[in-house]
Amino acid sequence: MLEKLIEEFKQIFHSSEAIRCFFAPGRVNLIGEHTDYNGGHVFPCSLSIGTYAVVQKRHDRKIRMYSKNFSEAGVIESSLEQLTYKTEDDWANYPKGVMDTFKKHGYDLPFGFDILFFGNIPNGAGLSSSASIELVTCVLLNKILELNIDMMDLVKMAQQAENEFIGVSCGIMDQFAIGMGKENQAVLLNCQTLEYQYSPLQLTDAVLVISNTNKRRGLADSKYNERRMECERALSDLQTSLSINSLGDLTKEQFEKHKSLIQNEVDCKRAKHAVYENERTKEAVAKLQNGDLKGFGQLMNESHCSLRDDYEVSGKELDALVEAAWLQEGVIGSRMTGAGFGGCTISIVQKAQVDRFVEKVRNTYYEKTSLEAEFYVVTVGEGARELTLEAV
Ligand code: NG1
Ligand code: MG
Repeated sequence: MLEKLIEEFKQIFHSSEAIRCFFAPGRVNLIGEHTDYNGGHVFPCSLSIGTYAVVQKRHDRKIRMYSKNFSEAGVIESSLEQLTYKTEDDWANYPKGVMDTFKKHGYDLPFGFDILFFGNIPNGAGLSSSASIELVTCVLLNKILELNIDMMDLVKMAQQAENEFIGVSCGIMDQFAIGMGKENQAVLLNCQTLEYQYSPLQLTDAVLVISNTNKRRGLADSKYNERRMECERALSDLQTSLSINSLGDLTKEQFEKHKSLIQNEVDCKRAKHAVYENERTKEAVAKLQNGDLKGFGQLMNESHCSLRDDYEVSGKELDALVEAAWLQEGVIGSRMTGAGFGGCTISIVQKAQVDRFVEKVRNTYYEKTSLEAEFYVVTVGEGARELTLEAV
């Protein structure tokens, strides 16, 4: 595949300089949803699908970028002097945002680049195609400019680009999982302290299946911000009597004892999810580490119910996919993943049952929603990196 991308690169850009290739994965969160911005834990892993970037230096200060996924847009041109957000530049705002953030951090970008991007993760489905483009850009700048920035700092710069340049106030989970991911491991991240711990995914007889509802996440942005506000209100009510920094500081027992401090009933339900989901995530990882995959799966199912009933970020399509999955033989666990309102679900399924699982869930989902679901059996790959051409 890399060879083909390099050929295409040469056809689009007059190639005169050494060509280098980079990759950043997509990510999926196994459990710990809507906990990152509540100072709780998440448990994501990086995928072996993601975003490729083929790059060469330029002799001027132009940035010329082409995405194979949005070929109708052609080559999008900007310059290092004018890295401004433009609606019409669409996907190209992500790499521009990263370059702008590097400049804000005082890193001099002495020349421009020609870049071809290609992503094999579905866009806008909750697998973080945007953070994947951000991180691939971070790594290519870091390597080509020989800056030697730590991956953890690149992760924070990518998040800053998303927050400030794109204007999405996301937590750190996506960029972290994509930058710091390791093959066949998921990572438990404390989003408050940024302490993390890798945990092997011992899925000998099982596989991870991502199912895309193909329902666009229309409400996701506005509802996402609404949920953040509801949790902040609940937190400040609790802080009138408790000295805590975030909902992630509370145990379930403490929450039950003090929840009457929360003035608004809806805020209370949202906070309950944040507290319970955080505890559930730590519990699930402990089970996984003890070889109890079944117990892990049950907690994935409980996570879905909590997102559906207390956090109210699921929806007819996500529920239909998850409920269909729960009914199948060989299903260890299934839940929505990402912000919700559409996008994807994640299931752990026994290897021997996967084909049947896909067929049955596809049919049941279609009967209920008249939508075609897509399925991806994914493997857990390394985080963002340069690809050596010898490996082609
Ligand atoms: P998705 O929907 O996968 O992009 C969003 C946030 C995460 C996290 C999850 C909910 C963005 C870019 N990412 O993920 O930080 O809060 O929702 O767990 O908004
Ligand atoms: Mg995104």
